[in-house]
Amino acid sequence: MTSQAPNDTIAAIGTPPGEGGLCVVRMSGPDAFAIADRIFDGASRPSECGTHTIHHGHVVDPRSRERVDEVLMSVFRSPRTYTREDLIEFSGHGGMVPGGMILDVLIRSGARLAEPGEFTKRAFLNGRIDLLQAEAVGELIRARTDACARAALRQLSGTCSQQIDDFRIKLIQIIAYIEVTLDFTEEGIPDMTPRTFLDQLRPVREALGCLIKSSHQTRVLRDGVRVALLGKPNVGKSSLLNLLTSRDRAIVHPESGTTRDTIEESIDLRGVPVVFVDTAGIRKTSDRVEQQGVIRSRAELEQADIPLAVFDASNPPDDDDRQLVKLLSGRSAVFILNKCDLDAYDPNAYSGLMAGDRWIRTSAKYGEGLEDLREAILETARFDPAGFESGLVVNARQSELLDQAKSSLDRGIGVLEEGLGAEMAAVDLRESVHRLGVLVGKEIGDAVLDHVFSRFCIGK
Ligand SMILES: Nc1nc2c(ncn2[C@@H]2O[C@H](COP(=O)(O)OP(=O)(O)OP(=O)(O)O)[C@@H](O)[C@H]2O)c(=O)[nH]1
Ligand SMILES: [Mg+2]
Repeated sequence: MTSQAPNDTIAAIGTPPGEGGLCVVRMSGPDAFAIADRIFDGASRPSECGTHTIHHGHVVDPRSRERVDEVLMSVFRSPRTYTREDLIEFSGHGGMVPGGMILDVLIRSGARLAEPGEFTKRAFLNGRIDLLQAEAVGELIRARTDACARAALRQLSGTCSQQIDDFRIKLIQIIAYIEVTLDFTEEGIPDMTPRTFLDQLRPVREALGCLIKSSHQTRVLRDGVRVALLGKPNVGKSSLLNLLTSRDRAIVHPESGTTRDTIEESIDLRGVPVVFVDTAGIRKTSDRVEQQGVIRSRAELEQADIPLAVFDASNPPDDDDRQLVKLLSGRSAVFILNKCDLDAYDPNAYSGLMAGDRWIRTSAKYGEGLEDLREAILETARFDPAGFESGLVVNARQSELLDQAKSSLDRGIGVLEEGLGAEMAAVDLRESVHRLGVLVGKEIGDAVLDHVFSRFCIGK
């Protein structure tokens, strides 16, 4: 750790901008009470207020004593605060102006405007939370579904950090044993052989593997999935979009080529944020505007996590359908046979188009087959709702570190299995401990910290 605990006082508006009932301006640092004494006019003097108390009064301009806003002042004394420093919050009137005026008074009285995430960064630097917990605060703010928020809250509680720390401690103990065995081969030391080390390391590897696997689930939860509806014109893409999102979002019309541009709509699909994208029908066309639509549809196919390929069951497959199947080769797509309600529907007409793939049969007209379709989307996203209960809400940084920690551990175990000596294995185990340490913020530099907290909003 290279960062020093901060010694100045920061302030920021903690609520989103715009009209609202309240606006909260917070201030944290060693001068919080001295500054508050200068600008708060009420029955109590801030520096004489007890911790965790609320006081009515006015924020005033320190020079003119003119009232800036009527507020409730919440007083939190170090160390039992969000940042572990003295922390004061002013709840004023919501709106575009009052919060900004309170903040201006605080800055003019000696506070500094906080950087994004700086309050949480201080909570980390002052040892109240570790880096995994700090990042969970950001995840909680950004969560797009209830399930994602719950996962972030679990991470914030420190359970995941504890689990990572248990791995580290276990590995450090094993490294210590290896070193002791090397230094003192005689009496007094329990008989530790490579076999004993392996017996202890394998369960750690298994548990770390499980954590990585379940973290994949939370990654889906966090980032969501982009699902594109693709197919030739008139097969019912827009009708399916409207049904899946329960909104009358896209125009549905018997005429081919109705949708010209891509249309996006987000939903919460059993806790997973899903963005559905309706596209223009992909076909060969001489119409210039439609050609542009087709180009966009193809681009969308590249971007989508899951392409939904829609076909019209009431007509036999044609060249456009075959072309789409070709475009999707190598992708994990969901294949939909729509308009299954129509008399002309022949269940076998499409079986030859693709061997082996499962068709989801739907009728957008009657809302049939939707449950199967939702199931297929979650399955293709490899999302198992039961799996995320124990996972970390991993971002790219954390995911990479977990993988590196696991690879080093794998290498260490490999060395012992090949009988190459515990001394060599210890090098890999130390590397694994280091990666896990960086993950929870125990061994980390300023540049990484700045990167982590710059993704926060100001005031948090
Ligand atoms: N009978 C029946 N008609 C459907 C079904 N799905 C869609 N339709 C009809 O098929 C026509 C085309 O539907 P859209 O949803 O606009 O099709 P699209 O694939 O978005 O068409 P483009 O935007 O032109 O590419 C409309 O008249 C729909 O009412 C279905 O399952 N059964
Ligand atoms: Mg359409």
